[in-house]
Amino acid sequence: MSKKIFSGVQPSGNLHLGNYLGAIKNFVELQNGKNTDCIYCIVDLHAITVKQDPKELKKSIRETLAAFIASGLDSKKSIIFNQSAVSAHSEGAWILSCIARMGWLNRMTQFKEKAGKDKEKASIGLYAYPVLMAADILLYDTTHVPVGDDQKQHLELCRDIAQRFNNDFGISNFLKVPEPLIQKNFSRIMSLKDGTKKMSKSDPSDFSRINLMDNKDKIINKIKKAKTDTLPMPNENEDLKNRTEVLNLLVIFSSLSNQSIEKSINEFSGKNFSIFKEKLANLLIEKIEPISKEINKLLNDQKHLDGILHEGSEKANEFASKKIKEMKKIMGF
Ligand code: AQP
Repeated sequence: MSKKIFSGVQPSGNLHLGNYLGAIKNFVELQNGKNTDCIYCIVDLHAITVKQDPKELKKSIRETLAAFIASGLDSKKSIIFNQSAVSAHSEGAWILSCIARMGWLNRMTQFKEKAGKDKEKASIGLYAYPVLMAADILLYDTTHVPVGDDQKQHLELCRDIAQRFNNDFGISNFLKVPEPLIQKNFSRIMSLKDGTKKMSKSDPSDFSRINLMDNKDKIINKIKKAKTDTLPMPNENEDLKNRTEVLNLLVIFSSLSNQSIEKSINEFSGKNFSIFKEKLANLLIEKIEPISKEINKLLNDQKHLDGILHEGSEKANEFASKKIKEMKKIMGF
């Protein structure tokens, strides 16, 4: 059976190594797999759940697209578009928000984390975010959604919404209930300054992350300054207990070199941290610098980038608008 994949990335700032290793690298592998149709969406409607500067948002949309293409996504093989260009996403979100229950949304931990202490001041959009995500997925009859552990709960909610819609209107399997696609060897990449926090676009410190647009000097500098500890490099997994920053650097090294963490531990066991950091910086330069150069090249041709989005949104719209029409018919509109 062929798979239909949907996934999205928010254009909410600089894409970083976490986005690359946790999502985009996998998108490329899925795109190049057999019997798989992939839809990759720049989820700009999700980005506005927190305040965005309009000029910056426009720039981020193009940068996200450029990062996709520079990393190996191909608009001839995958549908690549931005969410706001296909109005069915907003329409679907409203319809599904009348299906989803407050009790379901109240359980979402990401809202609690993102809204922080001041929930009253969070936008309604931030609260309803998982419903928009459900619309994104369900509009395309998606069969599989690549998810990290942070999105598992939202995908469960999407499945509940699909089942409830089908039950309420007595049409089994109209909204396809998607399955999670758990990435092999998935690891959350953590901040370079604090191994307990994930690497994130919204971290105020640029030294907490490697951006896909960082040049060689920046990468070297950031790895030099990355937090470690006074103990020697580990000899075995056991030695990594309570050493989240060291573990994170080893995870990055292992993911980039497609090798197990055990192999990386063996490679550097008993060596000086400076030797490991130098190797890590070189590996990052080898993998990230070509992407960074390609992003910059692509950004010089905005017309080309806008053309890709336009073409992608037309293809997405063809599918999504048909689904929304059927949905409305079922509901009596
Ligand atoms: N640190 C990470 N490690 C592994 N995967 C990560 N992803 C994000 N950070 C890491 C994965 O990247 C995809 C796109 O994420 P997103 O941009 O839609 O939103 P996010 O997860 O909220 O990413 P950020 O960088 O943390 O953004 P802000 O700071 O704006 O909230 C997802 O598949 C995500 O799992």
